[in-house]
Amino acid sequence: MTEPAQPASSFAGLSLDKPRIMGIVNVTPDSFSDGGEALRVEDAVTRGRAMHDAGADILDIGGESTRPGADPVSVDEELSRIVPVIEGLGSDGALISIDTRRAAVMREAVAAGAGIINDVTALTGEGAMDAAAHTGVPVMLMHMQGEPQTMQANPTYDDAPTDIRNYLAARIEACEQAGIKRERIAVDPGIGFGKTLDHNLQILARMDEFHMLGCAVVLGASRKSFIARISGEADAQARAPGSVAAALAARAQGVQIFRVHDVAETRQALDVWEAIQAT
Ligand code: PT1
Repeated sequence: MTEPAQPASSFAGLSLDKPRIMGIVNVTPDSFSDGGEALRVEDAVTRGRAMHDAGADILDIGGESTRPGADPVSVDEELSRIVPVIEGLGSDGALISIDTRRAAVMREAVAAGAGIINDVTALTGEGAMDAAAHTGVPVMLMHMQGEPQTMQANPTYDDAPTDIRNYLAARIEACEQAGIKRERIAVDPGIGFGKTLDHNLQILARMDEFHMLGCAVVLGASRKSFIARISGEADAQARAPGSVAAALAARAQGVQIFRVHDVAETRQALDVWEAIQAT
């Protein structure tokens, strides 16, 4: 593996000389009370606009939950959730990522205006690599061990940060073979995806090691259950402080992109952090 000495300096047209925030726009039943499809779409567009206004550089739209224990949805269901939200938010000029593992959803999302593909299965799904390569848009490759329904059962690594880095290196290689250049790839270790609390903490303590892959590095730690394990906070919506702490710890190691629910809080914390570093 060739090992660049410098962290990546741009991704998807965004310069990475400052930290970038990716706001999470879930279009899934569990993220909003059951008011039906149209209300769900309308609510997602409203939340996305608010995140854009609060300083999100990217809006990450997802129609299938991949959190631990979540059930898969059909492609048609996923499409009916995400396409109108992409159209609604794209017309505001926001840069949109589509959080999906399905080739058909990747194609339709990019046709509707998405500018990034974010895949928690790192383009290992049927036809996904080919679909992503053909769209021509940048991709985010995430590491997951196992499948959402069972991944927390007994996750095992020799050394989690090293194993995950090696996996991501192999996926970058596969992308390059398919014609997706390294500058169009971001990598994400996948906090909470087939990891124990110890694994998550080891990854967070060693985020700097992912820069040697020569790609932008993404962290998605926002409101995840590892924060509950540490703090005892059962209410996910009350985990912004722990989420911000994880983001700052990662920023200290040069992580460039933060996938978060609490955009304003994260932006404020990162701005203070950057101001101190610049002094
Ligand atoms: C992530 C991510 C994602 N996370 C990227 N995409 C989710 N690139 C969805 C918990 O432990 O980190 N990076 N798309 C959401 N997944 C989870 C996983 C949510 C674990 C919650 C937990 O609570």
